[in-house]
Amino acid sequence: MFNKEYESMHPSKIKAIQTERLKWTLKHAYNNVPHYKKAFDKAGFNPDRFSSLDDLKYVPFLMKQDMRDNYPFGLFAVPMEKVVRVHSSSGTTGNATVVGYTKSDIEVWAEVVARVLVAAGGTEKDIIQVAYGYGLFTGGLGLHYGAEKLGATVVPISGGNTERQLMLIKDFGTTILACTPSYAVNMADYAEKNKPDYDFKSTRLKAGIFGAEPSTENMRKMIETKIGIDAYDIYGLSEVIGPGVSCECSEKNGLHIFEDHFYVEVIDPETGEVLPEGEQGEIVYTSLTKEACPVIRYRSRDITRIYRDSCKCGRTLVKMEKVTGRSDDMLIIRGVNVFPMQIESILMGIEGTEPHYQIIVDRKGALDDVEIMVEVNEKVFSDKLGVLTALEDRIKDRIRSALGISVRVKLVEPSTIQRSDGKAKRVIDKRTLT
Ligand code: DLL
Repeated sequence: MFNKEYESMHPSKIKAIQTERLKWTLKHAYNNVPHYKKAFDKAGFNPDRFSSLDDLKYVPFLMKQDMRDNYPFGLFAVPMEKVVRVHSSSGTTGNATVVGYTKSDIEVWAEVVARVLVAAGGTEKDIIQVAYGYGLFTGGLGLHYGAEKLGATVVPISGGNTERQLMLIKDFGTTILACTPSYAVNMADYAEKNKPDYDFKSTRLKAGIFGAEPSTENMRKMIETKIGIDAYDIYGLSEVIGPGVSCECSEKNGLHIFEDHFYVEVIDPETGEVLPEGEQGEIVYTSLTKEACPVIRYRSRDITRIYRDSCKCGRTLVKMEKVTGRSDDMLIIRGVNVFPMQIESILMGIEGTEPHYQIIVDRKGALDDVEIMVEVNEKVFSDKLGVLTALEDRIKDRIRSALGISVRVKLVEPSTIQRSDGKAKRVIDKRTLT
């Protein structure tokens, strides 16, 4: 562990720390951010009277819209001269959300990312290739500072330029690769096509830190086999800090949340009611140590559940299940709720399909129409038509029996679907475009 004291602390001790830190955070936000003052006053919540974690349920939520309404710096709780960095998440509608960091916030961020790297087996001896985008996106610089904090060697290549990525993995002896899972698949495909110039099996690569987008267990297995590494999930969101809110350990069974810095609740997204540990719902975050941009009960839209187990890795931190969907990613197809990851899970479980797909939703007359475009490998594609039709039927049947919806399936040849260096675009919902 990078920080054994905190990562293996008894939950009751963590709770005490959280309570103290929350008291500070609530006052800090109330006294320095007009939005929080107004919202707390309106709800009749007095931060001076906050005494236990249970009281948090009286505090109003912070919505993405609140962040947009306060664009760009309206939620900052410190003067600009204390802010040493800003990041922003693009957002497809409305204003982007902007977050700021003090020197101490950057320190905390580096620390939690260093913990992630150690959880994935990283040490100062590792060479970590950061292929997340550098810039306003938090992925590149987030991983970068964490890797430096650990004392590892950073290769700050950013996203894209796949041939160069592969060349550096080979020439520099990169041992850990950090990028989105979909970009890892792109690299694996490129290497496969350019054998023997590039061959992951003959590199020193041992682990991948793959996050920033949802992906399924089947996708993980596919990546691990194609690249010959251990793939670990890293989760985070700009509003809360960036990458490093939680991560998997050697058990690859749930993500440990760094509870000494982030307090989590899971709520019913419809009613806003806090759910007991173990139940699935929307995860809500409260920062405990952030100075520049404290977030209080931020509604992430990410769907998961939190639970405690006695993890073999020795960490006592609460766990969250792999996030496989956001409430706003949920598609309602002819009244049935469908998450894109349910479709991915089915596709990746069928032999002959490749991990490149897109879900296109449209309206035909009064009915929703779904087409799933999936790449198949060269061999399958050039096989007799009968093979393709049989595979299409198999996919349709599996989706119908698992999700209760009928879809059209279009199998396409390799490299048809647009690739991304960062987060993959899995869904095109033409219904919302009109
Ligand atoms: O994606 C931060 C990040 C960078 C995380 C690099 C991990 C690695 P945003 O761009 O603000 O921040 O997007 C945050 O992405 O609310 C989730 O919906 C999704 N997300 C992030 N990590 C995961 C993950 C970064 N491991 C949003 N699994 C979040 C599933 C994830 N979804």
